Amino acid sequence: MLTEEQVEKFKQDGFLVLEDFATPEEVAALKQRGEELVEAFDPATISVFSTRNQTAKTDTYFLDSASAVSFFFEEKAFGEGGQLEQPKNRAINKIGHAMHDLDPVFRLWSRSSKMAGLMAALGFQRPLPVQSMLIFKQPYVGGEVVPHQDSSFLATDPFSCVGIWLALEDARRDNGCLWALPGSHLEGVHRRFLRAADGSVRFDVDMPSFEGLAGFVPVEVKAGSLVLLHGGNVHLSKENTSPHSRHAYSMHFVEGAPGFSYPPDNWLQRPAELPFEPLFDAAAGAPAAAAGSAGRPAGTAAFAQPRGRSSARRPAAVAPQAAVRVY
Ligand SMILES: O=C(O)CCC(=O)C(=O)O
Repeated sequence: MLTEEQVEKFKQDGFLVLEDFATPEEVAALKQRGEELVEAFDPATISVFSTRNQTAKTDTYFLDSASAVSFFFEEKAFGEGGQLEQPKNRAINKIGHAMHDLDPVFRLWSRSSKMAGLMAALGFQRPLPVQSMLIFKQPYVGGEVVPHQDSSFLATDPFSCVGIWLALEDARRDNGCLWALPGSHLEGVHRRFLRAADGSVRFDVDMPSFEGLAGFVPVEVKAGSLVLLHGGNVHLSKENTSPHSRHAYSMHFVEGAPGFSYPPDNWLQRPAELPFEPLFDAAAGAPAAAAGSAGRPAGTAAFAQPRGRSSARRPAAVAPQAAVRVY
């Protein structure tokens, strides 16, 4: 599934492009399902999703989306008076965050032997898909995603998050491709997005500023390409300034094997009736696609992450800030 060179490159850069990971048929099936979901959606409950509006209230809609198929709108889709100014299918920013469990088409793809093989190749012993998002970068209205590390939002102790970003359409600079900072995962996780017992959320500290985005490289890919993102990699995407959409399906995995814990202060929590469901469990006998990874010590896995300046164990601290998820 991955060559030794690819694993080494991933360990070195903190991201890796796998061209043609999905077939045109697989891409078409996911896109079509996304369109069906939008078509069937009644925007009675509107939750604007923004990466900039740090004062927006995080509502229960957002928190509940951890175990639902929920819809989030672009800020730019609304006029001054708060009225929706774009047609529904142009105004949605993303659908999330449990598509991989609850939607039959996305579930099939997310739990395919291809995906299991990839997780095994990265060294996962018990990969838990904890989050999924169908991300729409709509023509002209598709907003930016500010620099972030996925482990800030989905921490384990020790950190183990890996992002799986599948291009459903060609992604170029003009329509808002990903930009990644090579080697940034080696600096540790800069901050965490914490959920308090009352359901409020905030960042513990500010993100370092990445003035001028020096060193970031555009990750321009064709539809069907998959971008692997180490949880400590700093990445972003810019606004879509083009007439072309840039849609993607993104998933986030963490290690669920003994020795890794998922803390209660992560924003994303599942109720008892919908627990995280591993793709496979090497200890219980890995599927054929995962053969080869079983028994590999977790510390040598490609997703292994330095403790860095932050840790999932570090006590929560300082300045209440954000109210919405920012990636
Ligand atoms: O698709 C995008 O524009 C950003 C996605 C992202 O940052 C992620 O999936 O972690």
